[in-house]
Amino acid sequence: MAKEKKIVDVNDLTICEATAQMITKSREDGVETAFDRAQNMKPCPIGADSACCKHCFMGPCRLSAKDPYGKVGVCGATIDTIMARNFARMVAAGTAAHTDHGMHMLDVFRGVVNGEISDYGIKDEKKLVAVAASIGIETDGREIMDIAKDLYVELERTYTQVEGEIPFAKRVPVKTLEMWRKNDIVPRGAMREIMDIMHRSTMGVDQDYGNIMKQCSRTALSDGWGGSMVATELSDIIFGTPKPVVADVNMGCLDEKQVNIIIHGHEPNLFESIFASVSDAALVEKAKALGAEGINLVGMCCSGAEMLIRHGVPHAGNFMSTETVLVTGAVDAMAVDVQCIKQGLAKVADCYDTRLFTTNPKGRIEGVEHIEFDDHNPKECTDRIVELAIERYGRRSKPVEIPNIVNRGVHGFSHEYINYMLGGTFRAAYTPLNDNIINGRIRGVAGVVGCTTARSKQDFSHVELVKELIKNDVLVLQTGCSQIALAKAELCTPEAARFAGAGLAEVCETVGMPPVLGMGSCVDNSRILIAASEMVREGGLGESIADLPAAGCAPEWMSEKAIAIGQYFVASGVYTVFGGTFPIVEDTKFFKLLFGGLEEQGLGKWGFAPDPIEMARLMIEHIDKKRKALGIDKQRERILVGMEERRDMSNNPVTKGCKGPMH
Ligand code: NFS
Ligand code: SF4
Repeated sequence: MAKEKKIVDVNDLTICEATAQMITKSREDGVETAFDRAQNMKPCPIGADSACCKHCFMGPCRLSAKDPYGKVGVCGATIDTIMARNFARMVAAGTAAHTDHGMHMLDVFRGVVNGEISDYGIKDEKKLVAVAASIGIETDGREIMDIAKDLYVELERTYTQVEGEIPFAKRVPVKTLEMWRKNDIVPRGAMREIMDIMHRSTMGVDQDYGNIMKQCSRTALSDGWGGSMVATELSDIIFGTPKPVVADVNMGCLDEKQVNIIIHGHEPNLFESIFASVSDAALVEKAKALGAEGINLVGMCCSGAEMLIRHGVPHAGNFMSTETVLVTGAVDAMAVDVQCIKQGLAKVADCYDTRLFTTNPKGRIEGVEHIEFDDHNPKECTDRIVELAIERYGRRSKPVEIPNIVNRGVHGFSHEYINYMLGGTFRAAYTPLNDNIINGRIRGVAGVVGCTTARSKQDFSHVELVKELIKNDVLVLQTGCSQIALAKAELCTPEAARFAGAGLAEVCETVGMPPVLGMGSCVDNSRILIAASEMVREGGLGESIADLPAAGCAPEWMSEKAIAIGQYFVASGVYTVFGGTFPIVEDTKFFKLLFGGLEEQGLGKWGFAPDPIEMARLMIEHIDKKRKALGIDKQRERILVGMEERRDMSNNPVTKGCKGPMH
């Protein structure tokens, strides 16, 4: 007899009303999504603790979290070795994903520089010059293309260099870099580091968890300061550096009267090309001939976040909404490239007659039509996708149901723009940000990033955590699926300053900025690293990134990429808190290293809390500890007293039964 499937109340699965509406519809339609599959797939408890090893077939070996030192693997591997090797492989996979994406941008850049790619060019020459200068390339009086050629050669070293330090190590604050050198964790080239970590984590190589951890840092740094940073910087140079733009998010961005196309994935070139295709007059005419009012292009996940911050292209939702958006029946085509693309999309697309296309040679899905994307002739692929979407519009037969929810916000806070916004055109600098931190109006800075997951209520922890942080005067920087969660909760608006503490609210109101600054995709976490370096360089907040009153968090993480990001933040000196679950056995030596030992070595450290308010508490406590070490806690204390008093007043909108701006 088939086991009865567990059905959970939609309100326990997500706080995104549009997604909830579509989960309900999917159930009525008899269509299964990840939300329901998760209820019927119990995570393996041993794997969840990272207490098993299948690195050779004398195993798989399973150790016990209850008695971690009671047993070793067949080869003798201890719990610490096993957990460290598993962790290393997650770092390797996450780093590989980001750096391969960066490498693809490098391929595009090479094509542009050599004149082999003509559909894209160099859109931001100023940024090209700035990036080149930042790594020591002579720029004075030189032709743009000459600088670009040198930049290409330098950046290629990020991947292929076998010895020495990656080029962007030159951007790292001196004290932080010194500490990396002392710990021997400055990355050489990403390919070398990933190869090294894969080698040492095979059976019978590195069996010292501390030594494995060092290579985890080195590899992850080759992502944050390497592959991811190259991806961000080159995408800005080729497609434009973001500046604040008003844009809409949520499923209401779909339009029943138009041909709807969703791009979901991670590399911006596919999206940029289809952006051109949808304004092609002939294609628009074709759509109109079939009765459509136009062609509506919408993003999802990270390439969506990039198009949102760069061009204000509307965004339909984050990772946990990619299947449910198809349940609207309104999506005529969805084209995907790489990363975070659920295989389950194929079946859901089938059920609603949405045309689903893979486009990247390394990202195919069994049974799904593949239209290969080639940067040398990108429009061939994207025009075809648009044509097929129009065709599907013409034969729409099933009823369409689009949740009527759109949330408007301001996005696109590149580190260059933060500089300009706070400093003004003539004195662009991080001085005002640092000053406001020193005088205590801003308590500190938090990066809140990362995924949504079928294992926790979608968006809930992101929104609760960020509300708690801004209420306590912590300025929040955001990327990835987290940014979309907060955009849907309407906290990416200048008006959201009313939810901030008095100090942060004052700064936001003076500058006209939101308390939550959307910076883009997950590779754009490198923007946060650069912003942190600028803050150190500006002065007054210590000498290394580890001195800053700052913290990071991925409250609903699920991807190996998140582990790589967490590790490069930790290795850069940032206290980084993860929510949901953490693949580790508590009170082991490896646990103590991650959650404390690394900090003693001068790096940051990991933190974990299942509850968003607890995450906020840990982060704020850390920020206050750093303020104290910098001797700027006194200024802050005075303001805090005022704040407490203010909060006692029952008419305070922040504390008075505020359920947040979700509607
Ligand atoms: Ni980042 Fe982007 Fe989202 Fe998580 Fe996936 S889309 S790269 S991994 S789920 S934030
Ligand atoms: Fe077991 Fe050791 Fe093989 Fe891992 S490497 S599966 S612990 S024998």
